[in-house]
Amino acid sequence: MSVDFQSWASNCQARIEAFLDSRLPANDCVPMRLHKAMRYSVLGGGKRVRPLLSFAAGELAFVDIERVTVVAAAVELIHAYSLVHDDLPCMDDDILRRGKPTCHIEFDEATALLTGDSLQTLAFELLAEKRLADTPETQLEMIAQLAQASGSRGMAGGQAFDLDSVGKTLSLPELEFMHVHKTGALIRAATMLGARCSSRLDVDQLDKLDHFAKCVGLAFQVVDDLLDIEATTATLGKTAGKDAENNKPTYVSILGISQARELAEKLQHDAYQALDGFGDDALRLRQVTDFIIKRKF
Ligand code: GRG
Repeated sequence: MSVDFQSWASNCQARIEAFLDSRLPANDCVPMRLHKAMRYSVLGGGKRVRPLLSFAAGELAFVDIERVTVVAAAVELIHAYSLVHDDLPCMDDDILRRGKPTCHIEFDEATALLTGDSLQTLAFELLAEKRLADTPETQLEMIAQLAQASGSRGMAGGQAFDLDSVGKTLSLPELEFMHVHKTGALIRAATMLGARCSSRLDVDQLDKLDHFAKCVGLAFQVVDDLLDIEATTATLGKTAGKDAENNKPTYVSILGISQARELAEKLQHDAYQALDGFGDDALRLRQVTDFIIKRKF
């Protein structure tokens, strides 16, 4: 635990990159165009925030690193799929992601659709192929938890709500409802799956961790809304100013910049509070929270 956060995070990022690289089909494996597009969309980019949360929660629960690597990779594959689909013309219609052309621009729309589908199914293949929890029942629950977080009662449902909200005025609770699903559900799953690779935490502790992850998920989105207007396209590696351009309700459009910043800090405080009682074992989770709040891209 003596390693500084930057080194720890770089280590986790390298570990997840190497694992994903080893599990994504090779570029010369048929169908080559699809496999190239999958590798293009997953490897060599992204902050890997969700894997960092899985690894940090894994440290809290003293989880075997091999197990947590698999769940972190599965969550990152779902995230990468969501970005590929989110960038499609029928969704956010964007041309830049992680500093390079989006999947449908580099390849084509049909390939991007299949890329998202294939990344999603690969995620579940990874979760199902070997032992990742202390009991088979827990592992089945973890698979169901990721499915639920990704589907219509989670991320995809939040995206549907988002598409429906364009040009509308949302109340703060409605905006929160949207983001608890669209962004928050996967962040929560990343955290909880990391911890559930061992049976060390009891139900009460898992509830506290879940509350932590809910606060972090919302804080992530508030910061994302701030960066969309405060940062440049070059820094973000994706098109800045998209929310206003698309007439989307955001924390900034509803609260203004300074109140949105205050909300991010309040959520950071709430997240910290949820970790009270875990002591030093939660150090990495606190550090990942700070990274999410202070990030510049
Ligand atoms: C088409 C069935 C179907 C489902 C699609 C597209 C979709 C479901 C959901 C989209 C969810 C989505 C894109 C949420 C945005 C969350 C968000 C703020 C993403 C940016 O995450 P970062 O900053 O990105 O962690 P990096 O590139 O660092 O990984």
